[in-house]
Amino acid sequence: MNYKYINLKFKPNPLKFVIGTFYLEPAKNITFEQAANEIAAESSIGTWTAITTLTKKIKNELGASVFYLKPQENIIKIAYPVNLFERGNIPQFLSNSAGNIFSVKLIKNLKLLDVQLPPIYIKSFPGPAIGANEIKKLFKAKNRPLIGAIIKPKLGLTPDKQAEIAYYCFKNGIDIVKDDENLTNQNFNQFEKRVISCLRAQKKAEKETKEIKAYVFNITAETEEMIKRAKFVKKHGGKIIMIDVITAGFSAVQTIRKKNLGLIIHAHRAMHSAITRNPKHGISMLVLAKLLRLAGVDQLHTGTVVGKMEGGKKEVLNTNKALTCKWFGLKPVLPIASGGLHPKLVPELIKILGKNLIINFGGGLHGHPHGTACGARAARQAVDAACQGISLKKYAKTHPELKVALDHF
Ligand code: CAP
Ligand code: MG
Repeated sequence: MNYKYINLKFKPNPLKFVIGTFYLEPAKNITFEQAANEIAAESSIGTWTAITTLTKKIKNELGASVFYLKPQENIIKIAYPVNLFERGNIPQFLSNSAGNIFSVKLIKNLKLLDVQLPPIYIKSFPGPAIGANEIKKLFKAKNRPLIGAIIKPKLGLTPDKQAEIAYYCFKNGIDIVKDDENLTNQNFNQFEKRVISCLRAQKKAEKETKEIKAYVFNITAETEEMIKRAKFVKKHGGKIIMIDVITAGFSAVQTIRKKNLGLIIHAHRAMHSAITRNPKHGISMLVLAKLLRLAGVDQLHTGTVVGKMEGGKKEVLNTNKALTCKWFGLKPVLPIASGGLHPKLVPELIKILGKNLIINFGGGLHGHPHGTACGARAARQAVDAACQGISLKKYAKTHPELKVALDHF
């Protein structure tokens, strides 16, 4: 029997169904309904033709239903019975609701824009072990964003040079200093040597400034190797590990989270734009962010609006809200604004995104004409001024590093 997967009278119970919202453009000579039906079938129990093995019972219990269909808006909503999904398994979630459907010839474009998840499913995941509130408490940063620095150049420094630059950042007002996304364990900068050097710099700066500091080590690799690297960081007294979550994959992120090492997990999203950037095809950043919160990252890059990377205000605000809202007991994730930031952009950034985030500076700090230490001071001064509601121009009159940065960038 050739079952239909469209039921516009259906009102799904949000406690029992996963609801996916899709942008859809059918292929040439295919109706919107045909394409919608195919997507619901392929992403639940069906295939391209009627099959003798698919019983009415299976269809009733596990068939997805298109319950909202608006060709004029190119939007459909599909309700998926929650039992289609293995609890606690993000790869399976994606293989189901964001898998084959992108390949079918009946569609021209398809984008998974949002997912609403029932509590029974959300609660099958651990979420962040530490989360936004504890991170902010750790750094004792009241009423201001945390300030991060990315060591630049992204590749090429020795571990000792990396540590020296990190030390200048820490000493001059930066809370968190991080590896770049493509620095892992190359011959010019081996992971274990970097951990030892940078933690030495971190501890020295903590002692001298009496502030909490943290170096973020990029552990991205094959999963067993990542576990080894995370344990190495833990053993040597580190606080934060970074995973390139899209290139390493959700399974790897879930595995690291489940190790419960007591380390903050910093999620870098390199490569996400291959999936998220096309407005008509792929998966939205909002969906990836929700899945990463389930998986249990503690802080996640979500965009700046004002910086060098693509990502508009509405998108970034929606993503940050999904990371920080109440969510059936899962801890909130701290958003990270990073990419092309420099002191001049800080007031606008805080005006748009608020103070509940980490603001990261790379080129906008090491590009300061007087070097890293002055760049760090300028970044901190810009954040302090913006948080006190003082214009940068006014603040720069008594803060020479900021003055130079404003003249330069
Ligand atoms: C920023 C950065 C980050 C991007 C990632 C870079 O450096 O280190 O990887 O911010 O983008 O290499 O570009 P700059 P997103 O401050 O020098 O730009 O946070 O949007 O995922
Ligand atoms: Mg980077």
